[in-house]
Amino acid sequence: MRDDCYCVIFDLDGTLINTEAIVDEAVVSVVKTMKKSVSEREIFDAAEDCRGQRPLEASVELCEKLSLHDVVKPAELLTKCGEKLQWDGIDIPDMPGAVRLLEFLKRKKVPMALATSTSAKELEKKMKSTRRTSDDGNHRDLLKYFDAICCGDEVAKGKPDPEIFHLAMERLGVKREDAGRCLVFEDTPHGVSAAKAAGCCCVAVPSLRREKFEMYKGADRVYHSLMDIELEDFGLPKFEDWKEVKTVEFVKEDGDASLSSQTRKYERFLKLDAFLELTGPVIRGFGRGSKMLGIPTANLDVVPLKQQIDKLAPGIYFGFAKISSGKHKSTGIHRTVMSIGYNPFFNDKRKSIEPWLLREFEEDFYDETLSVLVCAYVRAECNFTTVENLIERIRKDARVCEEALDLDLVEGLDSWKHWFDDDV
Ligand code: ADP
Ligand code: RBF
Ligand code: MG
Repeated sequence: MRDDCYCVIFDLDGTLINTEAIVDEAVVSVVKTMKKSVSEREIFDAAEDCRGQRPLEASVELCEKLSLHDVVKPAELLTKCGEKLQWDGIDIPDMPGAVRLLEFLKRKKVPMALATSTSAKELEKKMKSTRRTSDDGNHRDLLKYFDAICCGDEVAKGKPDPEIFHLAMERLGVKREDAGRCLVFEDTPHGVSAAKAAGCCCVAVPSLRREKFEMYKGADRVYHSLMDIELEDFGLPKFEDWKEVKTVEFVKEDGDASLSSQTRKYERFLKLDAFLELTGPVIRGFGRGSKMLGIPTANLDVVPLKQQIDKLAPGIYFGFAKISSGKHKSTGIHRTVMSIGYNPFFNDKRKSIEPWLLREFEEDFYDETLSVLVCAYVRAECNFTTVENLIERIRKDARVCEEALDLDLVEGLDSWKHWFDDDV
């Protein structure tokens, strides 16, 4: 049993804010013009591997990986990417669950530090000159949560060196021998290496693709998203916002090694702070739902909904759906469970949005407009050893939805009265 943690250190990019995709895109567009022989895929792949380090070190590694030395020097590549990357005016999204986690730890008076590879100047740009606003329209400042802030240009060596975590501990007033009682949140293998080299306890929420999860084996625990963190497993206060569904018994999945799952009795869900409306025509999916699982899912196209679904961690959700154009228009409001993600059991390469409306329809409703109101999170997507287990689990998600709504456990539906009243 590890010692209880009493303070927390966060990485920023890819852990609390979603800058990775923006950076990768800039890198790809710059490198593509320099060296025609490398494919976009190779550049993305290499850019991913370089994440978590300070900009120049990342640039050095990228040049090595893609053999760019004949066309550009690392410092020059960095400048070119910097020119492309104008943080000014970009709306950088939070990682799903980041604000909930920070708010909770702040309320529980847990000391927190930021340990970012970004320079102080760049940090200021990312934080201040972006139009980062919360859903209620107010400007949000992530830095207000931290008792100490450590930047990449304040240390001699960047991650994977432990120096920045030593500095963060020092600023939090934590002695070196207490390093194991600091919980670090990281999204990259480089960051995990740094945290472990500092002697800290480290949780990874990977920003790399699933094929690369092997690279996180140094972490004490790997979670799919910040929504899934079980703080009590690390001796920190336990989240109070999960609600149990006392008619649906909890059964541990194969391979679930968490401490908290040993004491859980019931399934549960987490009401979202902001419900999310996803609307679009029903498209053809992978053609497996009804045929293979007996569970039809009315897929929505992710491309036009990308910005909205990036606000959600991949996972299983429930809420409501209505069909607002076509033959099935005005068939009412239907309770709905859905998966948003990559369906690990099928190892899909593309993300999909798959709502299963919890009622029978005599006919298909492809091309009709479906509007889904996502209200609550149930769990991360998982893999299963058999298709029967997958089916059983999905049916259980449906019971969680039914019970939560039967017992009126989801608060805040009144403020969406317009959605329920319109068009049905
Ligand atoms: P696909 O792979 O094309 O999505 P599915 O086997 O998942 O195919 O079937 C989905 C289709 O079935 C939906 O697009 C919809 O037209 C129809 N359908 C019928 N009943 C339902 C239901 N209860 N929930 C969702 N879709 C349903
Ligand atoms: N697929 C997975 O691979 N893992 C899951 O944990 C999972 N959970 C699901 C939960 C719900 C409520 C629904 C509707 C689907 C889920 N699926 C999951 C997706 C399922 O694999 C998908 O709908 C079919 O593959 C059809 O494309
Ligand atoms: Mg489907």
